[in-house]
Amino acid sequence: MQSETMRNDWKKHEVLDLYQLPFNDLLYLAHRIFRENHDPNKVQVSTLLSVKTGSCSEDCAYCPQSGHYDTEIEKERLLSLDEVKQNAETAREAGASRFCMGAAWRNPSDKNLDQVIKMIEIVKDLGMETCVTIGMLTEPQAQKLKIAGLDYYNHNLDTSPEFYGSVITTRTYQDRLDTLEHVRNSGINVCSGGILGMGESREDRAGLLLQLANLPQHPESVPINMLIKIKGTPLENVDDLDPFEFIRTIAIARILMPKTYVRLSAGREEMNEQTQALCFFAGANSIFYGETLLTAKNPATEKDRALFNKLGIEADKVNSTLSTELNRDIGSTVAPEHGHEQTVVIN
Ligand code: SAM
Ligand code: DTB
Ligand code: SF4
Repeated sequence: MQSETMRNDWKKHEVLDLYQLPFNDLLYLAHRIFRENHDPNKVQVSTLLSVKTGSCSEDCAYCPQSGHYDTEIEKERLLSLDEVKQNAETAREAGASRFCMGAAWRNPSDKNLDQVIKMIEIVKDLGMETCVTIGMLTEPQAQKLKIAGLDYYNHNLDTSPEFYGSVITTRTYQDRLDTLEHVRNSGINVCSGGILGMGESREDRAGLLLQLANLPQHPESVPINMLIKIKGTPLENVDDLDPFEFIRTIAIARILMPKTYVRLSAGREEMNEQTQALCFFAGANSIFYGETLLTAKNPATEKDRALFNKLGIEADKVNSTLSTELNRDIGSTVAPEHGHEQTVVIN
C-alpha cells in the first residue's frame, strides 16, 4: 500500500519545474526527502550475472546483446546451474546482498523459465535476495516466478513514450507496461528504470520519471543507467550527457518516489567519484557491485570499497552470517540481526 504522502498523479510541468530549480535547491530538497525515508549512509548492493548472452532478437539501439548489431561481445548459451551457483557464492563473499540474473531474450520460453526457476532456487538457498531480468512475461509466468520465491523482477521502461520509438522498434512501450503489471499483480517486487544519455531531451527524461512515478504503485527499485556507448550499436557516437543532468535526474527520482531504492546503475566506470558521491547525496541508495555488469565493465570491487570508505557508506546486508569482504575491508562490524534486513555498520 502506498502512504498518503506518496503521489502517483505527478504532472509533466511539476517535474520540469524541479529540473529548473537551482542545483543546490534541488539537491537540498531531494536530500531532505531521502533522509526522511532512508538511512542516507546505507547503500543496497546487487551483483549481476548474464546467464544467457547475446543473439537477442530485439533491436534496442543501446544494447551490446542485440543480434541486430555487430558488437564485440562473446555470445553464451544458457549457463549451467553449477556456473550460476559459483558466481553467486563469489558475489556473496564479496558482500552483495542481491544476485540479479539477466538473459538476452525477448521473452522466456516455458522451458527456459523452468531452468531460470532452478537458478533462483539455488541463489535463494545461499541466503541472497534474487532478481531476474529475462524479457517480457505473461501473468502465469510471473506467478510461477513468485511461487519459486523470486524477490525482484527488472524490466525497464528505458525512456519516455515519445522517445521510445527511436530506440526500440521490436516491442512497444505498452508491451513493457503490460509486463510490469503482470509482475506487480503476481506480488513480486518491481524493479524498473531507464537509460539517460541516449540523445533524449530533458522533457523525455521527465517523461520517463513521470511514467515510473505514476504507476499505480511506485517500483520498489528504480535503476537509472548512464548509457555505456557500445561499439557497433546505433548509439555508439551519441553526445555525452552532462553529469549534472544525470545527478538532477537522480534527485528528481528521489523526490517523486520517496520510498523507492534508486539505483545508480550502469555507467559508473565512466563516471568520476565526485559525480557518484553527488548521486548518493541526491538520493541514490543502490548500486551494481562487481567488475562486470552483464557484458560491460563496472568499477573494480577494490575501487568501490575505497569509495564507500571515503564516503562512510555502509552496505546493506540480508544475512548477517555471510562473510562480507566489502565491509571487512572498510573496517566494519556486523550488527546483530533484526529480522530479515540486516545492516553492516562501519565503525
Ligand atoms: N533482455 C532483457 C530486457 O531487455 O528486459 C533483460 C536485459 S537488458 C540488458 C536490461 C537493461 O539493461 C535494459 O533495459 C537497459 O536499460 C540496460 N542496458 C542495456 N544496455 C545498456 C547500455 N549500453 N548502457 C546502459 N544501460 C544498458
Ligand atoms: C539495469 O537497469 N541495468 C542493468 C540491469 N538493469 C540488468 C544492466 C546494465 C547493462 C549494461 C550493458 C551490459 O553490461 O551489457
Ligand atoms: Fe535484448 Fe534486452 Fe538487449 Fe533489448 S536490452 S536487445 S531485449 S538483451
